[in-house]
Amino acid sequence: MKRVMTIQDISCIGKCSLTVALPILSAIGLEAAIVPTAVLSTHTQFRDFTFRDLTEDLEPIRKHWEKEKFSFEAIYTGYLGSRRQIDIVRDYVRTFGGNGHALIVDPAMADGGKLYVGFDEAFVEEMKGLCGEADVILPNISEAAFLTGSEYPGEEADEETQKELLLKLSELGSKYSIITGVTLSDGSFGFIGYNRESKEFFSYGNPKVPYKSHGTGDIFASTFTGAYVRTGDLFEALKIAADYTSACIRNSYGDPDHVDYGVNFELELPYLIERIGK
Ligand code: PXL
Repeated sequence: MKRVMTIQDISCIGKCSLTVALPILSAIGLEAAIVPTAVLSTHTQFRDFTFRDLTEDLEPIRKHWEKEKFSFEAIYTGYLGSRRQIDIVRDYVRTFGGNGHALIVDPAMADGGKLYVGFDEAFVEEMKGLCGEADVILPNISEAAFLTGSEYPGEEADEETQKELLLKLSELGSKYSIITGVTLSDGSFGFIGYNRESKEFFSYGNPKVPYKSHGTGDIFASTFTGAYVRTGDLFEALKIAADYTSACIRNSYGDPDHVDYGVNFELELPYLIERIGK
């Protein structure tokens, strides 16, 4: 079985980061090796959340895995709690990356034009460095604006603006830059991307529903990572991620009992398993 490493926090309640990455990668049929960077009582959209920083554990975990000679088909990073953690993640990439092993970076740090609680410009600068080492980066439109020093164009930014952001993002150095959660010119909801080598843009969307929640970027990134490792086909993996994320959003939208801090990704896992196949 192929093994994937994912580095991000555990938000005990929140349907985001490791609590979605782990079940999604497992459902896709991959061994999920997790590096928990912090334990929070909830994600940071709640008030008064607790935060146990696990930075001191990261170096010993890396050294042990190195000694055991573990290898990983891909490294996927999500929410990271500090500049120092980004630095340590780069050590993981130096130890376990390269040789065709993909580095996928979701620079989870902003939404709605605002940085999440606890992040500042210095953190954004450090994240730019990590993005530069990646094969694929998966920012949302807010993160794309922060990473490129652009004004936040709003969630409904038009295609021309999305493409300008992609060109600037690609200057950070990653092979593929993908902006997730965008409204496309035909009114659909999905992603738009740019291949720095072929200089081609590409996009894909699903019918839009008037519903927005937290954690959908993490669902997209986890599904993309797993599907990319399983299929080896970047565009197909992005489509699977967009379709599954859209199914999760629609499931919550149609459920009068949905929680407001995350989407019903659990109820659509059978669809994902069916779609990926054995
Ligand atoms: O879904 C992104 C995310 C991950 N981890 C933590 C968060 C958030 C978004 O708010 O707070 C701790």
